[in-house]
Amino acid sequence: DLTTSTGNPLIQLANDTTIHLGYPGQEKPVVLDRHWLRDACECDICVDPDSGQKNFGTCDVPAEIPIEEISRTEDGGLEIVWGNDFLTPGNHVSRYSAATIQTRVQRALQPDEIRLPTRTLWDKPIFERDHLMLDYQEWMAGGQGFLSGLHRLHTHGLLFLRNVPKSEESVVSIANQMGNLQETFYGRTWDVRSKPKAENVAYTSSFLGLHQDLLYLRDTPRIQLLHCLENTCEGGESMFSDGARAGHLIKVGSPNHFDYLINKRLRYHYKKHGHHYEMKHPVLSENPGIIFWSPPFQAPTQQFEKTEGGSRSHRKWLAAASAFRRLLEEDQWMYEYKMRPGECMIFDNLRVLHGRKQFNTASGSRWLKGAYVADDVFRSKLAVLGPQLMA
Ligand code: AKG
Repeated sequence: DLTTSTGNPLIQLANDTTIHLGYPGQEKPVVLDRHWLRDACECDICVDPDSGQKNFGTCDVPAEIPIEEISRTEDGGLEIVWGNDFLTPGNHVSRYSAATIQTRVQRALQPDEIRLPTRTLWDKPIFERDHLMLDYQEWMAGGQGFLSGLHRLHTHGLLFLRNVPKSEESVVSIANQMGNLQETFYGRTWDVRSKPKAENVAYTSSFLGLHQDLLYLRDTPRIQLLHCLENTCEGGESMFSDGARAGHLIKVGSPNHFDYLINKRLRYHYKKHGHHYEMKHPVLSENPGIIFWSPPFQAPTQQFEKTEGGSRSHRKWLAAASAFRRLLEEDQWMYEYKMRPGECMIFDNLRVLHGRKQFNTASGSRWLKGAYVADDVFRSKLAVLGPQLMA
């Protein structure tokens, strides 16, 4: 009988390979594999305390391991004395906290969950209310100012810095505050300036509709930074729209559209100047904070089925995509801001779409300096500072 009236589990050595833990109120015991448990030991002998790296491989642990003793700890965890250990001569003692048993064992192989503040899905009035313009020095000092910037980048996916020094290296310093920057084939940093025979439509003076950068890469950059060095031209206003909010409205308001947008994948590519990059993405994903929408970089031919049914499904997708586009582009959703020299925009490229209005090159100069930060780097920073962001 594995039920108990206390909060602690009852232990049963079921056979040579597993142990069973019974919890009050739970019909079935939790079954733990002995090999898994020995492998999961996190004592200082098994996991190097300085680097946090394991001192052995999973396959080094013998399939059969004798247990000399097993007992409950006061907090509901387990202590096991292994006999004839493979790593330490003689016995080896492993302790597993109740939290380890519950989180790592019951939901084995799930990455650690990071608790973060709730996102704010914004439209134009909400962003106008919440617009955050942080001082460069506050961001660079790394204290409360940086935390509030990171918080805003997580909750809204967009913030601005001002008083950024007029140097081509400033954008590097701003990016490095979140971790190392992500170099791409556009370079370590890149210049958004109108030029002839531009390798990217961003490097012209034309209108550039709402889009996300580099969807044709497997590791699409997560954070994009654009430092404004010059902006005296007429026009060139920046435009932003919250893709997570548009996706959410589709999901709750038009489930049919949602199905089409999550199931059909579009091809994005960059095949010029000695490069060949290509990736497919649906418009919406299971992750409500991530969307994919970049019409200027979409590959021209879509592989639709050449049947009546294929045409019908294309029409349904088209209706869904057009509804999504309206939810991005209509005036009530889109935030517009004309960057001033010394300001830097920082945004979540997987969530917030950006674009700019046409500008008149005869009327002045316009120069933005850009850099990216990878998804892994940003998520690592959020994970480390998560508890402070929740405070
Ligand atoms: C980009 O570099 O991805 C842009 O969209 C440029 C935006 C701008 O010129 O304001």
